[in-house]
Amino acid sequence: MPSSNLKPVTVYWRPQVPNPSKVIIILEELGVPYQGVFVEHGDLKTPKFEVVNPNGRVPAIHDPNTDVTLWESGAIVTYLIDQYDTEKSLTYDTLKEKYQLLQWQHFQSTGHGPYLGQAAWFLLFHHEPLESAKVRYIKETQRVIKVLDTWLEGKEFLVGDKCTYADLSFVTWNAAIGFFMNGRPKQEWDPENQFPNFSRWQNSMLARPSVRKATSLAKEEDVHS
Ligand SMILES: N[C@@H](CCC(=O)N[C@@H](CS)C(=O)NCC(=O)O)C(=O)O
Repeated sequence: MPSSNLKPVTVYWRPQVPNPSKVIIILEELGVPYQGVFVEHGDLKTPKFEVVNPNGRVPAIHDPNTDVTLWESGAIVTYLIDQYDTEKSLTYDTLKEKYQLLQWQHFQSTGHGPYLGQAAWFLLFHHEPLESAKVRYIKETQRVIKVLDTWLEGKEFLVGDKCTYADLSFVTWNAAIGFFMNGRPKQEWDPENQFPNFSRWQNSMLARPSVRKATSLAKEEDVHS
């Protein structure tokens, strides 16, 4: 457990978007104090915010306890686990499990989130309806969810016998799928029937207080632990 003398970690964030929520879930789980700095969409790609994150996206953090500033949600989660999960409540330090966690975290950051992000883009935001792009990213979404579903057959968690940072890294992006697939035919997204292991696992993540809090925060709220 982190010391009660810690200063709050600053989290640059926007509400109801997957990557910042990923970081808030880990802060909540570990009991690390934090305070949110809401970044207006129009401020993301401006010098004011690019001094924090030159990539102009959220999340980013500044930890006044260590003077570390970081961006990229996966790197931030790794930092928080290394620095504050002293009891290894969300991780393992045994060789095999440690690197399996890293593998799933990298899969989430590079092979899961970006595909779902492109699906959301072409289904919801692109300026012209491009059915071939929609179909490609829906298929990729189904494919990566199938990878998870197959792996989770007979297992409660991705690695070992407890919920880890790797499991928690997926939950907010997975929660977005129903939103961007809304209106598509049921045969394209029917997770309870098509991906039962995935659905059970995702529902167990959604029930955790940390996840409920991180996904319900709104702009107006004073974001802190
Ligand atoms: N790979 C980055 C992605 C960050 C990202 O795309 N953040 C979104 C919110 S979930 C964002 O800031 N979007 C605003 C934009 O693209 O301008 C990470 O994992 O932190």
